[in-house]
Amino acid sequence: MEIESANCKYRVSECADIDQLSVDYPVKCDQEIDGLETLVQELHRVFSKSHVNIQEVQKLMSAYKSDPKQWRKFAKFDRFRYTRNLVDAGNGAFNIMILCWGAGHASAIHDHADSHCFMKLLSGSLDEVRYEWPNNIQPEVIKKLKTKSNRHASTEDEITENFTNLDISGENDRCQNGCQNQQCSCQNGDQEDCGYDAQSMKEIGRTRLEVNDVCYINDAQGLHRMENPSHVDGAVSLHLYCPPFDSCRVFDSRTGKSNEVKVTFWSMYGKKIKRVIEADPADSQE
Ligand code: CSS
Ligand code: FE2
Repeated sequence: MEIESANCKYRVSECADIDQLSVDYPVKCDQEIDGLETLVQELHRVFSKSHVNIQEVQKLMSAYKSDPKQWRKFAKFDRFRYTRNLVDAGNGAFNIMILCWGAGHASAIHDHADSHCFMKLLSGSLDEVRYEWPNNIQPEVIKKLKTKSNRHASTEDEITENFTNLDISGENDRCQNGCQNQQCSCQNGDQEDCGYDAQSMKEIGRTRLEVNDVCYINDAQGLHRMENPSHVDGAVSLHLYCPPFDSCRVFDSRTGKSNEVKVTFWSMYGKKIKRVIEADPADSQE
């Protein structure tokens, strides 16, 4: 199956041929979309079908030319970190959001929770830095790829050749004591005391995105971190995730250790969310 026909209505691990889910750059498009509202309408139209091609979505996002007048009401910045601002909930099939990156802001290294991630730059510039998965973590999509590889490859050598960066031997099961590292031999489960040989994460690519550039990533292609390279100007990006997700995994670049984190919105439909700070029951004085 070609990329043209990969269906991004499904999670990446449910796509029929995930090993071929790569996208050519730059995406060429012969269409022009005259506004953000029209882009959202067009996306609703394609996602109302049972099959949505990855390149169809990319082309639509490329066809829209950024005009700050159209997206300014969604672009709400915070002084301390990048913000996520919901533009449209896509009838449950996708989320469109605008992310605002203050000068020097960056994300953690993260995965995309088995969803497809499309991103278009609306203002400023952003660096996308890609990383390999640490080999102690096995997301759904990698498990699926390994199963397929085992089914098709006839020899151990062939399997290893296909996925050199993945631990396929099963010899390196992760530490049972809680530190999640496969190479750990600690006895006490105390993460601080775990004397395992933590490995820093491997960078596999770096791309500078400029206004109107569109890119795509899914968990089969690896992990990434976004950085605003400017220490003076902000940046604004438009993201489409399908299916939508509300948590993802973040990684420490020095050790490969990861944590599941909730992702939240700073604003929805142009209105800032009121944050309620929940008291920790452990702090209760009653
Ligand atoms: N995935 C990150 C942004 S970089 S694609 C997020 O949704 O917050
Ligand atoms: Fe991302």
